[in-house]
Amino acid sequence: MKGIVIKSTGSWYTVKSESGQYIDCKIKGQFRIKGLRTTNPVAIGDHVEFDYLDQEDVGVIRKIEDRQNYIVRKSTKLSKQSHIIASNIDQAFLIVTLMEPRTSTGFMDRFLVTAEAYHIPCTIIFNKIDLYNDEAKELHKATVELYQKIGYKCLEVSAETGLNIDVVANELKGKKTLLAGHSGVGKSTIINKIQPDLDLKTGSISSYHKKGTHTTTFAEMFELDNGGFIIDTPGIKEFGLIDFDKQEVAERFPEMRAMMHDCKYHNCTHIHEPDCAVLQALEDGSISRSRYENYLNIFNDDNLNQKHFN
Ligand SMILES: Nc1nc2c(ncn2[C@@H]2O[C@H](COP(=O)(O)OP(=O)(O)OP(=O)(O)O)[C@@H](O)[C@H]2O)c(=O)[nH]1
Ligand SMILES: [Mg+2]
Ligand SMILES: [Zn+2]
Repeated sequence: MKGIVIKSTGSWYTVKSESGQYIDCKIKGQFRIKGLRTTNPVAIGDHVEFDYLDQEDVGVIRKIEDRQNYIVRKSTKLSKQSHIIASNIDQAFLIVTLMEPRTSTGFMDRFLVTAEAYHIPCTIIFNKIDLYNDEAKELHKATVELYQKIGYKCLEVSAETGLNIDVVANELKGKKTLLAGHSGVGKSTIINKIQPDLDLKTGSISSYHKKGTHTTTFAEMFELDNGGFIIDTPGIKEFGLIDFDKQEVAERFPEMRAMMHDCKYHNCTHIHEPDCAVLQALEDGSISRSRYENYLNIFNDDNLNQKHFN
């Protein structure tokens, strides 16, 4: 039997079979992505083959089909292991808020770079537009301009008032979409607005200020009435740039990628080299200061260049 993994709670996986049934499955044997050390062998979004056990509603996963892509996070701060958040994703929605809480461009760029690396198209959704004061409106305008110029689609949403929820729902049709973003930005609230019968747990405004409080505690995939699948994730702080090379980072900034071939040196790091097209663009303002600084931060990340392959 074939199916797709829609939920994982550690040792049990919920698989939706091709005939539309939901089966709780365990795994048998060892599953590994070539060399990548992960804490979860089977991930949400995996296409799997399974057999029924003697009871009709319990199964055993025996094979995972090759993953088209996957997105990982570090499993803990010190660990060299990674945790696969989801696989076989068609697109990602990065949910950000400029108020309550304010998402930093550092977080945004880290996620965008990760999505670029796995060739996952990413739309930026600005939620909680209803809360904006004048300062937030200004910041919003500048942020949208910046990311649109780079080529990212941006949407303005309020899950509170329902603004553009129909547009978001439309974008989800027939696709598998990962929702990412800090805790408290409204990921689960947006999903509920699109499909109220899912009735996902959402946080109170005060609870996410407490450190370590996540309303959503593990990722889960939901099927929408319009044929799409949506993956709700807990607010994730550290997306994995795990199998990443330093040289690769600039390529994952589309505006840098577009001009890198004009640098004098083919292995230019765009930090100190003479005749660097990126530094030139930074000077004349066509590459933004915040994007460049985030490039440096990622470039200097200790986890880069260390390939965690066996
Ligand atoms: N004012 C306003 N509040 C919102 C909006 N969207 C969500 N909220 C509130 O923000 C809080 C957090 O929303 P959640 O949907 O739980 O956030 P989350 O991103 O799922 O958080 P985690 O599950 O912890 O990752 C809740 O109190 C929501 O009611 C919005 O558009 N406007
Ligand atoms: Mg949530
Ligand atoms: Zn350069």
